[in-house]
Amino acid sequence: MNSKTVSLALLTLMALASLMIDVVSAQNSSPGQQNPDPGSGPGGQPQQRRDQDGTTWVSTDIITVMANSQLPMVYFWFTTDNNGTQAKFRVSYLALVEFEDSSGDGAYQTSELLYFAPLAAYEWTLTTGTVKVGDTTTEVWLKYTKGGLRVGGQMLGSPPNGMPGSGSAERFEGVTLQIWAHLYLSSQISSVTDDHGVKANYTVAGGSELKMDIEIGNFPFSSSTSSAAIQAILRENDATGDHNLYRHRFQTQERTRNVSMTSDMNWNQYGGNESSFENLNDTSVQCINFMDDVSDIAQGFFKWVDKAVITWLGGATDAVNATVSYVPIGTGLAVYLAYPNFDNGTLVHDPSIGLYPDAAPLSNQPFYIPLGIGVVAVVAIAAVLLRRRHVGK
Ligand SMILES: [Ca+2]
Repeated sequence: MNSKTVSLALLTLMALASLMIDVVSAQNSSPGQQNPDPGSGPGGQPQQRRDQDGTTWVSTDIITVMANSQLPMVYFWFTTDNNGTQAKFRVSYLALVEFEDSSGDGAYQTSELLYFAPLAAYEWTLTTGTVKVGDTTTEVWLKYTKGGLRVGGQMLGSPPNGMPGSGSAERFEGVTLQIWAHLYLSSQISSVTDDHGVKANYTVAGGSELKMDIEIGNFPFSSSTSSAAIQAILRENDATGDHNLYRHRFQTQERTRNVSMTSDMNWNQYGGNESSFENLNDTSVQCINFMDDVSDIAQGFFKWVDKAVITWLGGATDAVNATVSYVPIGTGLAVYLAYPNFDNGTLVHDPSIGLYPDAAPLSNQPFYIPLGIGVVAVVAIAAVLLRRRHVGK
């Protein structure tokens, strides 16, 4: 590319930029625009859309979440990283478990398993919604609802769940299970409360975190002492760019240790190696991070509040411990969210996924380098304008 071409390119870009300035100033000066910046969430207003095959998308300028319509499984990545080229994470809910906590740690270990059901054995409905205040979208949501046994048996090609045998799908057929995920415009301060008061406080970040209310009912407890768990499988290595295979890892944030793992490790070849997560003392929100292993920066997270609430038949409520164990099983990191017996009641628990907005991968932009600072400046102006346009909407 010679210098003439570069100048021409620059001029064209400048012209385009000035056009954009015109358009934006025209928008900003439109009469009656007095609203005091309603769209001031950190990622802009959340959006949602649905493809014809049912795949559902919720996003902001920071996070993009793609939800599978056949199974509670979501992929998430930075919106600036086109389709998760450099970093793409996944969380799936793959099994319901009943276990007898003979070790007494509150957490699930394979040796304590009584019954389980693969969630791919059931029908799933995925619905979506938008909450607006005036013209401002303050929340978009998606909701998975478990149905009856899937016609034709377990979904073909469904991911393995690391449990022994094929499970007891019929035994859990009557269980009600709903996973209702919310992406908010601005941060939400929330608490876990029961009939005795506030048991935990937490904040859901606006624009970058998808909070999931898990509600389980009609659980077929086989004894009055057994516990329930839901198995989540986390994957850190779903980036679409070839060069980024194995670039990421998990890291727990625990009281006396931070354990690093990857999805292709298998610490559970013989079963029973689930580690009980050591909760941090100074917070109710516990966390496993998705780390960029090269830069050692935490980019994404799976979090949960360490309290859940049981609503008993009749309406009384009790907060109980939500106790987590984890083990890499070769196809992902298995994370078990375990709850004490809630026979004849329903249980609600709030895990979440999300991204740290400042940890977006720097995109490779070789295209811009030979063109020099002028173009970078134009691109920067365009970025500022785009941002202002989002804010002004
Ligand atoms: Ca246990």
